[in-house]
Amino acid sequence: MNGQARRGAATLALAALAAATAAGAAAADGGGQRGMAAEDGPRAVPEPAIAAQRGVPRIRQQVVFSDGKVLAGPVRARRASLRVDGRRCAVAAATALGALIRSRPGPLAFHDYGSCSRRPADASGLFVKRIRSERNRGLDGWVYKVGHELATAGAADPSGPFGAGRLRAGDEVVWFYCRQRARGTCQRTLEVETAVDGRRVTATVTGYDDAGEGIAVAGATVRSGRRSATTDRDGRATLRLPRGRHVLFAAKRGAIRSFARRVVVR
Ligand code: B12
Repeated sequence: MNGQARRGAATLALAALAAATAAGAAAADGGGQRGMAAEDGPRAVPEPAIAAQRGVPRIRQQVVFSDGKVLAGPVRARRASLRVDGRRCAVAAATALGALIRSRPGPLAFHDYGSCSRRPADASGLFVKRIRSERNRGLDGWVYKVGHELATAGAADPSGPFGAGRLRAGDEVVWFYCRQRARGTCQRTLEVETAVDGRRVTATVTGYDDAGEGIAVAGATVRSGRRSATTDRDGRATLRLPRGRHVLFAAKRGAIRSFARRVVVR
C-alpha cells in the first residue's frame, strides 16, 4: 500500500439523483512531455537531467479504457496546466491529474467544481469528465486509484489523493472508467504477484475493491507474451516460461487489468 496514513476509501455510494454531466470541454497542456505508450509493458522515458525535475516524483501510471486498451508507463508528475471555460488553471506537481496531463493520453475534458486559477492551491475542484472518447455518464466515469485504494480527494487536490500528502516516487496510479454496480462500487482492480521455481512461474491474482480490500480472483487470465494460464479458485495460475526476462499481467472481464510485472527465469 502506498503509505500508512492513506486510509479511508471513497465509497461512491449510488446517488438517488441522476448525475448531471457538466458542460464545457477543456484543453490540457502537457508541457511537451511525450505521450504514453499503448502497450503491454513499461516504456522507457528519457529523463531530462534538469534541476527543475529534481524532487518531482516519477510514478507508474496506467489508463485503462473500457474496450481493454491500456496506456501505461512511467510519468514524471510535474506541475501542469489546463484550460477550463477559457480560464487557465495550474495543477500542482505530484498529483494524479498533473501526471495524467503530462502523460498526454489523448483529448481530456474537465469541469471545475471549485475556482481553479493560476495557483495550484485552487485546483481541488477539478474533475475529469472525459479521456479520449470515453465520457462520464450517469453515475459512471473516470476514477483513479493510488496503489489499491480509490483516492478520497480530487485528482488535482494539492493535499494529495488521500489528503495526507502528495504522490511519491514509485507510486502506482491507475485511471479507469468506473461502472458503478448496484452496490455503488467500481470494478475490482487486479494485482498479480509471482513466485519463480525453475521455469515454473506461479502467479497469484488478487482483486481489490474501492477500499483496497483484496480477494483471490478465479478465472483471470495471466499472460506473458503468447503464453497464458487461467487462475484457479485460489487465484493461482502456473506458466512455464523459457529462461530470460518476462513481463506478465492479469486480466479478467469485468475487472481492471493489473500493472505489468517483471519476472526473471534463470
Ligand atoms: C456519481 C459520483 C461520481 C461519478 C460521477 C459521474 C459523472 N457523470 O460525472 C464518478 C464515478 C465519475 C466519480 C468520480 C470521482 N469521485 Co465521485 N461521487 C459521485 C457521487 C456518488 C454522486 C455525485 C452526484 O451524482 N451528485 C448528484 C448531482 C446532481 O450533483 P452534481 O454536483 O452535478 O454531481 C457531480 C459532482 O459530484 C461530480 N463529481 C463526482 N465526483 C467528484 C469528485 C470531485 C473531487 C469533484 C470535484 C467532483 C465530483 O460529478 C457529479 C456528476 O456530474 C458522490 C457522493 C455523493 N453521494 O454525493 C461522489 C463524490 C462526489 N466523489 C468523490 C470522489 C473522491 C471522486 C473521485 C476523486 C474518486 C477517485 N478516486 O477517482 C473521482 C473523481 C476523479 C475525476 N474524474 O476527476 C467524493 C468527493 C470528495 C471530495 N473531496 O470532494 C464524493 C463526495 C464521494 C465520497 N464520499 O468520497 N464520482
